[in-house]
Amino acid sequence: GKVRAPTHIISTISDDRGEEPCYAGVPMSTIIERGYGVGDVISLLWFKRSLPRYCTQFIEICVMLCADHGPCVSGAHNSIVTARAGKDLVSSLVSGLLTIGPRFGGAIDDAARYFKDAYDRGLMPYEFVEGMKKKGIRVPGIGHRIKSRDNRDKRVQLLQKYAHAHFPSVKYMEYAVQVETYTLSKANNLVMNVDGAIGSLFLDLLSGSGMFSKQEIDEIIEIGYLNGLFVLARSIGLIGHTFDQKRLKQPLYRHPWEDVLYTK
Ligand code: Q5B
Repeated sequence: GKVRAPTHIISTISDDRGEEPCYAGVPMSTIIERGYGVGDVISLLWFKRSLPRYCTQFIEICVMLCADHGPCVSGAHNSIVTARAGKDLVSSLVSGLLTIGPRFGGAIDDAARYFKDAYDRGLMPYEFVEGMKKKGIRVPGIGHRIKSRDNRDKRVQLLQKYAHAHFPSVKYMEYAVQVETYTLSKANNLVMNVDGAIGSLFLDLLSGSGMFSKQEIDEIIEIGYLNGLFVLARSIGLIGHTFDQKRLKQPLYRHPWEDVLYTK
């Protein structure tokens, strides 16, 4: 019989060999005919399955709410400086994306990891927070530069409201709220941030939707899918900032001397 030469690549999410491309086995025409949105496409290409509407809508809300947060945040700042240095769209975009990490936007996976571990082990919120302090690790998903107890992050409130209305269970988010109550007793700006809200609520989506086995949830958290939501969403804003600078024909950026402390 025929002997198949070993392949160099294995792919399981999409196939363009037929009459039309398929995402996780779903043809493009079906995606369009059924009125699927970007949340459905993310479900197919990232999670390899169609998720219920309330889940895909949640994904879309995450993307919309994280698309931009003004010109002053790390990512936008980098993209603006790069665009003003005359670089192209892709260079400006990636220079902004490269700032996404444990302090800025890229704390979603760690928030999910730590909240899940603490909740599943039955740790009291204060035990969890104090344990993190002893290890010298900041609680991912907690703290913000400009948001505080009296100036809450509207995005967090919108995500929580949606989940309360549509998710079968919000146990991880409620745990994160208890953690926030404890951290707020220490400092005013130690609020749950957008990364913490998405991280904890995605745990609720994964565990409450009945669409994922325990093993699959552990793998998603271990691999770290969730920062992808911020990366994808913020790309929209970073591209916008790049176009904005080019439209405004902004000159090369040079930081003012007055704003640097020159010291020996
Ligand atoms: N302290 C976010 O810090 C920030 C603590 C903490 C325990 C914590 C910080 C942090 C965890 C990572 C995280 C996502 C760096 C943030 C985002 C997207 C964004 C951005 C935007 C957008 C802010 C002062 C004192 C120190 C610290 C203690 C701070 N955080 N302790 N657990 N989590 N969070 N990142 O204000 O005793 O004085 O040494 O790392 O979740 O990125 O809009 O800007 O959409 O673009 O710079 O929303 O919280 O405060 O570093 O001066 O710390 O608080 O140990 O204590 P700050 P610091 P001490 S959302």
